[in-house]
Amino acid sequence: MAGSANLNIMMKAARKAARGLIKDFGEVENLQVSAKSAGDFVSRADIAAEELLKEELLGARPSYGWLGEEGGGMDGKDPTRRWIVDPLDGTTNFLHAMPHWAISIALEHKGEIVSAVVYDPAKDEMFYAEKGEGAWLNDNKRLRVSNRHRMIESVFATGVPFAGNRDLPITLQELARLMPTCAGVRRWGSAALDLAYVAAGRYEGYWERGLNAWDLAAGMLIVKEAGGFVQAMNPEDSVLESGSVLASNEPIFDQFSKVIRSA
Ligand code: 2AM
Ligand code: CA
Repeated sequence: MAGSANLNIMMKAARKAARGLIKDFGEVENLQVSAKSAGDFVSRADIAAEELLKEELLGARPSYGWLGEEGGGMDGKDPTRRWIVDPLDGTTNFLHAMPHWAISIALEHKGEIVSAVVYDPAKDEMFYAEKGEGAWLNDNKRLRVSNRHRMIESVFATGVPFAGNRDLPITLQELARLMPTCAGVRRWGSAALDLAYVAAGRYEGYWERGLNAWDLAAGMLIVKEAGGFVQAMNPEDSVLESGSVLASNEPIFDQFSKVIRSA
């Protein structure tokens, strides 16, 4: 797809930030970083990536606002547009030298996500979408959610809450309900990629709570533009404000959301 000028800025910024992150990931992989100092090393890599993205994105569009995982929020001169950025989604994977993490960049206009990029540097997979223009992978592969409609053939993904998170009991209950009905559940640790994979038809659905806007903003548009459904856990809520998400292809959405919401 020949994307808009903004989409091109976003992809260029993602590739540039990826170069630094890939280098840092190599150091973690090759045990150049001791287990003791790895946490600090990765959080520095994360901050450096966000700074680079900020320079690129605000450099190209100085009037836009900003919401980032590391740097927090900042209003722009143009109150209707802002970048929503997670420089490194899947930090725990990165820290443990597992090649499954992503850079997530969304552009919000008047409260709606209009452009989205989720880039997985380790696999060189660039997922992107623009409102009304469809969702795409790399140069020209159009993304479509899967068409499986039987729960027993469907694979789902989730994020099981981390240390001390109060959502653990409900998530375990949901897993107990869902697992006997389906072909499998995956827990890969990057919300942005989980959404991109639903869009790509790799798994049928994904749900998680306790997330932030920057984990979800880009992936959410990519799923919608691939023909999928996205709702907050409570259908009345906004996904970005609630930090909760239920996403799937259309044929499985009713069954999937019923199982999860009845837990
Ligand atoms: P992160 O890697 O940017 O932190 C996986 O279940 C999702 O949860 C990821 O998108 C991950 O984003 C997020 N996550 C993991 N640990 C987290 C924490 N301590 N606080 C908030 N989000 C977290
Ligand atoms: Ca994240």
